[in-house]
Amino acid sequence: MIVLYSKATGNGRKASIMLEECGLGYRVRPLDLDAREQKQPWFLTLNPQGRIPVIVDEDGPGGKPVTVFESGAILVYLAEKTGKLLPTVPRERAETMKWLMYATSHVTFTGMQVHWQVRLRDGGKPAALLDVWKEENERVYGALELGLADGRRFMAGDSFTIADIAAYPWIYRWRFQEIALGDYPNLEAWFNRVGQRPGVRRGLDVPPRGDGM
Ligand SMILES: N[C@@H](CCC(=O)N[C@@H](CS)C(=O)NCC(=O)O)C(=O)O
Repeated sequence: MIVLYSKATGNGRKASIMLEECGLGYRVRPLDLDAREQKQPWFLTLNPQGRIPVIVDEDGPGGKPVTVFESGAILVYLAEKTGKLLPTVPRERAETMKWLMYATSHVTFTGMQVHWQVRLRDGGKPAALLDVWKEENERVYGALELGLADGRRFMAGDSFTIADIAAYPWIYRWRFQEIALGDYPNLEAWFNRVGQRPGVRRGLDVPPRGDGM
């Protein structure tokens, strides 16, 4: 059994969507981030940086438990465990890794900065870097748009991969990020395509959060 420590956030959803897409059995331990449960000593033994998501695979390599943190590492671990969503053909694998790294770095980090700047502004606090990060986010959306411009159906080609799972939960928040998704038609088509997948829809709401975010 795999235990998922998470909340349905931009990073937590990468892990839950992957678990759903791979059809793996798992149990969820929700973390209350507002109560800073992720900074408690018991959780720091799982992830010393005190962030979700984390998985503990009780049936890890050699039949022994293994703990994995960092959403990108979780995606690769589960792909290798199941043989799903990470191509083995070198050219396709390189394409997948390229967009996976882009999604786990630029897409994620820029989306997080915009997210927090918007929350600060809406909470009446100074958000001096909002414009800077919004401009950077437009560059990220522009790069994804160009990457999809050759007609490919998914980030890394014609197959759905972990690169799509890494990007989707952040693009899912395009309204909150104050992005006009219609300005990026290839990305919008990709977003709708990925969002129709049953595994993606299930994984978005793990653990259920009920506030529409
Ligand atoms: N690089 C990490 C980022 C994880 C992360 O920032 N998670 C956020 C939720 S989206 C979190 O745990 N925030 C609570 C905190 O930082 O205390 C990953 O990809 O897993």
